[in-house]
Amino acid sequence: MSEPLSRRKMITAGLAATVTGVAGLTAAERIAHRYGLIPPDSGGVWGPGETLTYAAQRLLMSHHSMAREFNRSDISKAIPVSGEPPSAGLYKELLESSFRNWRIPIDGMVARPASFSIDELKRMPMSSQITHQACEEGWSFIAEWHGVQLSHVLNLVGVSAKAKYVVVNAYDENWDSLDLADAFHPQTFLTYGLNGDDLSTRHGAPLRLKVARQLGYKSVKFLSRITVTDSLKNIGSGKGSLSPDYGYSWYAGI
Ligand SMILES: Nc1nc2c(c(=O)[nH]1)N[C@H]1C(S)=C(S)[C@@H](COP(=O)(O)O)O[C@H]1N2
Ligand SMILES: [Mo]
Repeated sequence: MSEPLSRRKMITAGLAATVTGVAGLTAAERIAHRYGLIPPDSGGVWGPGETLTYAAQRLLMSHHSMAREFNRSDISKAIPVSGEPPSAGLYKELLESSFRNWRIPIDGMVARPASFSIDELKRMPMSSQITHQACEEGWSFIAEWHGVQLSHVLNLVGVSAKAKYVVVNAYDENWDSLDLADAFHPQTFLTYGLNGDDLSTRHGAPLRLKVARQLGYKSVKFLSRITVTDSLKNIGSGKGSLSPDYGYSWYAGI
């Protein structure tokens, strides 16, 4: 274990030395490139900045650093909602039949593509977390989320050694992706419950992603499909999620 640690120290030192000036960004970017730390939305004017944030987080924090977990007494009284449930006809049909016909396919670079119903997901080992979710618009809340670790499901289907990202699609136009460090992180859940109840429609029924270490927008609601891939270039505008199209970064670490 000493080799990767000392290498991380070295890269971190390199990054720290270059953070100070605009000229330094190029050097930081070069270091990030060399160690595969370039986020998919690094192309635009703000690209070098995004690269630095993502690379710095990845290097300064271990891949398994945990978001803070709270007590039940800390759970917020009011839980805000962002947006409306999908208007797509298909979603409405699924909702009307209480999601009995809903299944989530997991495909792409996996050994055993599969699809799961909510009951099948609920029979997998349940995990819960009481964590803080912050929206980029400034509001936040603490809630208890129940679900299955994404890593559990990924291990069931068998992720290819060449894979790099997990892409999630939703019944609205939203979509996003995680690198494998975040996809396999123990606090990254496929979530079907909130504060002891089934997930309500407005909070993402029947299944949403929960990514504890990133802003709320990474926790995609109304999941329709999960795809494992080695490249994000040909998906949407090629920047890893919908967010960069709206001026927000793909990596939303907090
Ligand atoms: N499919 C989908 N997922 C989504 C969104 C959305 O509009 N569609 N909004 C995101 C944003 S911006 C936030 S802050 C959180 C809010 O989660 P909540 O409505 O459960 O509070 O959901 C995220 N997940
Ligand atoms: Mo948000």
